[in-house]
Amino acid sequence: MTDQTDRIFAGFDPIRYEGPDSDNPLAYRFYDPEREVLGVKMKDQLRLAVCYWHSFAWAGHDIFGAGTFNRPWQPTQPATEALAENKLINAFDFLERLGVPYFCFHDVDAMAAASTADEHRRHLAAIVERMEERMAATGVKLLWGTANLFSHPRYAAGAATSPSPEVFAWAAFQVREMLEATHRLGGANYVLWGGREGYDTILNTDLPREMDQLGRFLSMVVEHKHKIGFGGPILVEPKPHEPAKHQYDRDVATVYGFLRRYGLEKEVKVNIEANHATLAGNSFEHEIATATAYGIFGSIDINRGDPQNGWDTDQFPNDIPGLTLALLYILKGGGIGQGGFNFDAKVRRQSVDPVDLFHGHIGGIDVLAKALLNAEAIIGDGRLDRFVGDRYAGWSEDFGKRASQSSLAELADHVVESGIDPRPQSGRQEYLENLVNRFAG
Ligand code: XUL
Ligand code: CO
Repeated sequence: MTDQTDRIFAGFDPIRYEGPDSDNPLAYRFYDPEREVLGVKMKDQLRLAVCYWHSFAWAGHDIFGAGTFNRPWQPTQPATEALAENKLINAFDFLERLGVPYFCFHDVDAMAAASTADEHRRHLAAIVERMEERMAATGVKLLWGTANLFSHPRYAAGAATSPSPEVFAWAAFQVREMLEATHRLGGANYVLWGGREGYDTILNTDLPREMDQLGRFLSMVVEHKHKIGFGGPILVEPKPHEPAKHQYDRDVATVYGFLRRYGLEKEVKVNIEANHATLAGNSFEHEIATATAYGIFGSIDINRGDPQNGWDTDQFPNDIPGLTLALLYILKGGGIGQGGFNFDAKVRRQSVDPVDLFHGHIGGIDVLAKALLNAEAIIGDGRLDRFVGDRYAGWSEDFGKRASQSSLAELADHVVESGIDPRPQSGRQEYLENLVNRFAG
């Protein structure tokens, strides 16, 4: 059992909204859960979630050094059931005090270590039962569950895309267990991130076969979701590389093409991560707008990269103007829906104290809340929308309507016969940037 001395967050008071003038670093200045934004409470516009893996399962190690955090549940040996329990108690202590409605986890983040499939099943079931109790006691809900198909050495050459059908089968086993656990816990979504679903060198890779395996695997997951009656969407999380050199789910547009090819575009949506978007050479808002345009917007993993580093640093977001655009295109696309903003973010390795986890999340939450308010103000102002509407107005006029119905030859003849001679129109980029900056601070 976990005794009180092992409860590292128990001494913290709940984090409350104190308003923009508050000087208290352990209070929200902008996140006011009950405040209405465009007619919806802020807590429902954002549906905030804490991730188990960075906040509770990661010990602060990096490729050059060991863990620095020294939490009571972090063993030097594989995690026992008692340590998994300690981690669970502490995680829910943190979630309760932070006041966020959701969390997310991978199977192996929460459960005791297992060396056989049977043990995996028993250890997962045991922690899920305890989790259910903590969820009922605290009111914290599950935004999504996922299976870790990338850390174990068996997945070094891929999970669904492994050259070995036995590894493919193991991936199916882990996903079945975790999809059913997510269903049991009332999870709103189920996520698949394909870190090893790609390759390191084409020299040893049968690329079309691997893509077919991944298509088949996703179809199996969708089929099982319907079989057990899980109502939430299946979400694929795009990322261009890291750990694989190439990943088949490199960005939103690539995932959409993949889903179309395997007939899954009505069944599967995307979980867009900010730092993955930038690693793919896209802006975060581009990925959001593309997903909305294709009708596959699902949820968000919120974090940021570092402009000087080419990898996934998973830092807490701190760029209010940048996130204002992201929130603007989410709101314009119809809002967060059944998704949420999951902090797939970690404190830095030197931030070893329990209080640092609060600072990271409080800052990220306030940045999101402020960005949401800014986006609301831009929508309320209306000038940006009007400008874009006016820019395309020609398509609603007579010629525009005819142009979109004509053949290539008809349009070509029209140009010759009418002598039309369109001139460049200003896109007013600088004006629009200045306009947005009035609201984006
Ligand atoms: C890895 C990543 C994962 C997924 C869940 O870059 O983002 O943590 O979010 O597997
Ligand atoms: Co992520």
